[in-house]
Amino acid sequence: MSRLVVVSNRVALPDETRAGGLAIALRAALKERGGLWFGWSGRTVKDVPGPVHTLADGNVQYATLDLLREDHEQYYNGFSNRTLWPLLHFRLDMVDYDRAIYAGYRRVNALFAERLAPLLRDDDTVWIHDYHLIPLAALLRERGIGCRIGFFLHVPLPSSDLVAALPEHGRLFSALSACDLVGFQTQRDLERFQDYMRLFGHGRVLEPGLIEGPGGRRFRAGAFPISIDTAHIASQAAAAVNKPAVRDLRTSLAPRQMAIGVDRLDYSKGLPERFSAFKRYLTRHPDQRGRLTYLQIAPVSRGDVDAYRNLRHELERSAGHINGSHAEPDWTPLRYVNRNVPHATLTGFYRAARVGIVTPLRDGMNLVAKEYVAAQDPADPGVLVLSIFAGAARELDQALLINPYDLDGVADAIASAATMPRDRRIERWHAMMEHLRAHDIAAWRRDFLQALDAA
Ligand code: ADQ
Repeated sequence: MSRLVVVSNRVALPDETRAGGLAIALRAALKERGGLWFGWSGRTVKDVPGPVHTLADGNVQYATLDLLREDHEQYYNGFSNRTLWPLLHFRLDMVDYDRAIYAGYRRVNALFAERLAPLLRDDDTVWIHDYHLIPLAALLRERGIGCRIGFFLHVPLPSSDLVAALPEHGRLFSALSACDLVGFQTQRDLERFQDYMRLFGHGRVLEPGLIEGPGGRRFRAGAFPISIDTAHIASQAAAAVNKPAVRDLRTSLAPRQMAIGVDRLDYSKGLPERFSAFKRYLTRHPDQRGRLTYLQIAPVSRGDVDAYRNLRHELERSAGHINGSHAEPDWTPLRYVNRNVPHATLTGFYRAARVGIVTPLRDGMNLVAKEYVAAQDPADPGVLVLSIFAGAARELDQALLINPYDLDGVADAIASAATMPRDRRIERWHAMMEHLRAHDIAAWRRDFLQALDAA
C-alpha cells in the first residue's frame, strides 16, 4: 500500500485533545498506511514564512506551515469563508468577492504546493480536503507531481448556474480535473458537478462518474457520504449518563422533556428559522405547553466575518423575545448556550433529548444528525427532526423530514416528535441505526481510498 498524504487547511497534531471525529478518522487512515499530514500550522507571521515545521509520531509525520497574516486573512476569512462558503451553500446574496482576496487564496494554494511538492514521493497517494484547497491538485501537477491525487468536498456543490456567477469559476473548478478522484457528499452534488463540467467546465461526462477535463485528462468522480464512529458514539453516550454535567442537565429539566440543537453558529444551519419555528410550535400547540424545553448549543465560529457577528446578535434578540413572551416563572422554554461542550458530554446530552432538531438551510452532510441517532437509548430512543437540505437526509429517511423554510411544518414535526409512541420511535430509530452501523466513518475512508487506488 502506498504512503498516504492528507492535506487540509488545519492539521490535528497528535497532542490535540479536542480533535473531532473527522480528524481521528484521518489519523487512523494515516496510521494504517503510514503517512504525512500537511497543512497550515494555525499561526500567522508578519514576515515571509519560514520552512515547514515537522513532527513525527510513529509512522505518521506532520508538516505544517505558517502563513503571512495578510495572506491568511485573504485566503481564509476572505475567499474561503466570505466567497466560497456562501456560494457553495446556495447563498449568492451573501457572496462577497473581490480580486484581491481571490489572489490571496491562490497565493496560499501556491505556497502549499511549493512546500508540499518536495516532500512527495512518486508512489504516494495524496488526499486533499475541502473548499480551501480547490486549486491545489492542479498546482501540484504544474510542479511535475505525478502521483495519485484525490479531493473530497465536505460542503455541497450548488447548481452550475450559481457556480458560474463566481468570476474565475472556470479556472477554479476545472482545476479539479487534475485529480484522479473527486468525491462529494451526495449523489446530487456529484450530478451537479457533472452538469457543471459539461455546461461550463469544457469537459465531457464519458459515463456517470468518469469525466474528461478540458485538457483531455480523464478522472473519476463519486459520492462518498461521510459518517461518524457509530459504535464509539453509542458506547460513549451510554457511559455519559453518569457524568455530572449530564445528570445536572437531566435534573434541571425534570419532569419535562428536552429538544436539542447543536450547531456551529453559522447562517447555513438555519438557526433564526429554527427559533421562529420553535416559537410557532409554542403558539400552534398550546396543549403541549410546558412539555418540552429546547436546548440550543451554538458555539461562536468565524467571529471575524461580519455576517457571523450579525447572526449572533439576531439570535440573541430572538432568544430573548421567545423567552420574554413564553416563559413561566418556573420554566424557560429556550436555553441558548454559546459554548463548546466536550464531545463525550455532548453525546450524553443527545441521549437525554427526546427530540433532535437539525434544520440547516443547506449542509454537505451534517454529522450532528448522525451523532444524535447513534447516541440514543435503544429501549427509549428520541426522534430526529431533519432538514431535507442536509446531505444526511438522503440516508436518514426515517427521521421526520422537514423543509426548514416551512415554519408551520417544522413546528408540527416538533409536536409529533414530542408525542410519538415508543414503539414507533424504536422502529424509526432501528432503521437509521442499522444504516449508521454499516456506513460508519471507517467505511467512508475505506471506500474513498479504495476508489482512489482504483482510479
Ligand atoms: P460542520 O459545518 O462543522 O462540518 P457538522 O457536520 O454538523 O458541521 O459537524 C460538526 C461537528 O462539531 C460535530 O461532530 C459536532 O458534534 C461538533 N460540535 C458542534 N457543536 C459543538 C459543541 N458545542 N461542542 C462540541 N462539539 C460540537 C462540515 C460540513 C458538514 C459536514 C462536515 C464533515 O459543513 O456538512 O458534515 O464538515 O464533512
